[in-house]
Amino acid sequence: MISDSVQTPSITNGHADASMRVQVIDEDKKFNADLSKWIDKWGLRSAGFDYDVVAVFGSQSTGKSTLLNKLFGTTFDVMDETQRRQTTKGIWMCRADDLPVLVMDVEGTDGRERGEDQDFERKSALFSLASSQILLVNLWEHQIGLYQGANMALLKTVIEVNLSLFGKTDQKTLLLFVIRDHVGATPLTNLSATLTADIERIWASVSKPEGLESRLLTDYFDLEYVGLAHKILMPDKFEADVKSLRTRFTFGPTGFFKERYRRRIPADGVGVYMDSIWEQVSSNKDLDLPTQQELLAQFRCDEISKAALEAFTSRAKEGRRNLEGGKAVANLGGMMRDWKTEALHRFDTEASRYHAGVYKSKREDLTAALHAYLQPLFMAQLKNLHKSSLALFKVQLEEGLRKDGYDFATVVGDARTKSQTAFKEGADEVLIPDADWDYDLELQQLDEDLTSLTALSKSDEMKKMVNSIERTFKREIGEKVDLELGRPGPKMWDTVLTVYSAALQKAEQAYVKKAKSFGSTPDEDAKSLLTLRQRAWRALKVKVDEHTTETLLLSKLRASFEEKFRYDENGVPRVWSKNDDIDGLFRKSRDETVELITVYSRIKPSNPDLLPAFPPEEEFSGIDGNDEPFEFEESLLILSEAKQVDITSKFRREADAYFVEAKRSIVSSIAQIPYWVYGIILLLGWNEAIFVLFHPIYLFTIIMAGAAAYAIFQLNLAGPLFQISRTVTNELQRQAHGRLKEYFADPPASPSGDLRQRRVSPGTEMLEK
Ligand SMILES: Nc1nc2c(ncn2[C@@H]2O[C@H](COP(=O)(O)OP(=O)(O)OP(=O)(O)O)[C@@H](O)[C@H]2O)c(=O)[nH]1
Ligand SMILES: [Mg+2]
Repeated sequence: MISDSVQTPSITNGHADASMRVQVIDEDKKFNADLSKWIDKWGLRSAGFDYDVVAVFGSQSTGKSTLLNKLFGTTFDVMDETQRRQTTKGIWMCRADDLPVLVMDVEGTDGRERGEDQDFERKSALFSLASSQILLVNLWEHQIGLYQGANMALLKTVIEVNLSLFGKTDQKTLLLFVIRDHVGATPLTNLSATLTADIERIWASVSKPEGLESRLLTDYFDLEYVGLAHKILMPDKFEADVKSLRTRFTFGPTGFFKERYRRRIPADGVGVYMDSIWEQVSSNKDLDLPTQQELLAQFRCDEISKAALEAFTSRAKEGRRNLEGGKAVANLGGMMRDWKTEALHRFDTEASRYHAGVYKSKREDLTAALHAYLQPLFMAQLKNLHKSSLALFKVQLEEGLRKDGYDFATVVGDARTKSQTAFKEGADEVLIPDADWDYDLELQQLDEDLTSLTALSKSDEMKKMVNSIERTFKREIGEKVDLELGRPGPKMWDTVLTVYSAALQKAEQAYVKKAKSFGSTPDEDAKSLLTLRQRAWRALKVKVDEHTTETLLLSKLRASFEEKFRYDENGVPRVWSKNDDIDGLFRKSRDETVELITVYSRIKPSNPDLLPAFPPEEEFSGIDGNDEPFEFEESLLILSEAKQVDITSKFRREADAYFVEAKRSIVSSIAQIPYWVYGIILLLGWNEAIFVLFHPIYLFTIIMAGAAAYAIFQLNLAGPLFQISRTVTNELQRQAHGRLKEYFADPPASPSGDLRQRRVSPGTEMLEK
């Protein structure tokens, strides 16, 4: 779309493309879709409202392009003198070289080559007026006053078009009449008066819409007149006039550019705006500027919002990724607020220049979109906070419970407060003021989790406490019960159970004292106490079972029996005499001992109240649950009937052995030689004794034998000597036996063979037997 003609872009405003021109609407009335890009290239995209638009109108070949180039440093094509044909076709645009001004060079009116398309003039007027605040009307001096001239038709079009566009508004436009080839014979004042009168006449002639009949031309237009000398005949004067005119194109009270002329289309929306204006104009639709501005606002606000949202999401993605790690991201709220602020700021900067209503609603849409994007981040952060707060609670709880003499309720309370505070602080940090988010549900969820963790920990700690109390209980009963079970008697179980009750009572008191700090419920206490009682009972039962293993029980019975049978009332071992009633004492001792088997066979105190009471199993279960069934009644039985019979018979056998032994000891004492026998021996052997005592060799032999016996006794050699003598005797016997066997098996040849036969036959019979 750029003209083929040679260009020499000036870079005075810092943009390489700044002075390049562009055909906005071509000969075929097509709009250039790249206009927005050109606004960008001309460096005006972010100019907001601080830019102006100037368009030139006038007959063909009246030096319009020449004038614009001179005034604004633009690069529009100028007619080649030698060709003399229409140059500017359609509408061109270029940026002024050192001003934020868009200059529009419009195809000349009454174009001979466009005879077939007369309405282009009207359309280009509509287009130019809708977007430009200063309209340069280019006239030859000699045409002024010619009412029927082409200029009059042009002016009528401009006035009509302006009424249709801005009739009901206060929008003003500057009409700058540039009188070309002003010779100077007619002063400018006269010329301007003539022109003013002409325009007023046109104004009076145009039909005005209803309600606008009384409005004046000056309500819509400011009129300015300037004369330029003949370019060919008075080139210097022409240059000077242009230069002087150039100085008036400034913004402010003395310049042509004024706020009231501006169309208030943000520079970044000019491309879209002109496109839609041309679209309406070229399709002959009514051009309603407020609607156009609203449409433009919607389009542009959407675009701006989209760009802002894209920039926002690319930044926020990082935070999203970090959250996926499962850890709460530090300062996420701060970052989220920054992203949001930045996005809204970006949006506001450009969009706030557009239609206020549209801008406001689009801003709300954008805010909602930002919140919608951030909300999952908020939720993810809450989830991570939940996790970290639970972890903090556990750590705090563990630390607290590790300390000696902790108070459970205090430890839990502190840990809970810390965990909740950490969660709330984290959650507050990530809140966005107007996002209408809250974390009540999540906090409640955390509370519930903390409660169940507390319950778990409490049950653990209570179990530990019960275990520790149980250990103390076992130590407490250990020795005493051992002692009592070692000395059986009819009151044995009473004593054992009294020891048990006392220790249990102590244990229960210890529990109650400690349980206070757990804030346990009566139900929990009842469970724990029951467990404690069950465990205590089990511990007692284990002790009892240890004492009633078969071997131990038999040895106890033996000991008890021995004590009764073998020792007298004073604990001195009995030496049985013939006169003792061994049978009676044996029976008594044995029966009493057998009685003990019955005592050991069942935990049965003489006072039944001493037995602890347990609720029926199905009604109540302790903290151990039901996995370890507890049968109290069954636990009372220690030895079954069969076992009792077995042990009784074993014991009886042992007792019988003692009885036999006792009987034997009487026989051996009866087998002693009576003392009078010694008297007879002494009497009968007196002479031999005297002989031996007074015979030196016998006496010496006796003394020597006595000394040897004494030495053997002193050196404990009696045993070994007996052993040796027994071995020697055995050996001698064996050898003698062997010899005899040999002798009888193979007798030496003897003449008295028959005799041998006769003598030996009984012995042989014996051997054979
Ligand atoms: N007499 C006279 N001729 C001028 C003046 N300025 C420019 N010209 C000449 O007029 C001819 C047309 O100049 P352009 O600037 O192309 O005129 P234009 O109005 O843009 O022409 P179109 O674009 O074809 O409508 C050129 O040959 C110029 O040299 C002027 O002030 N007086
Ligand atoms: Mg031109």
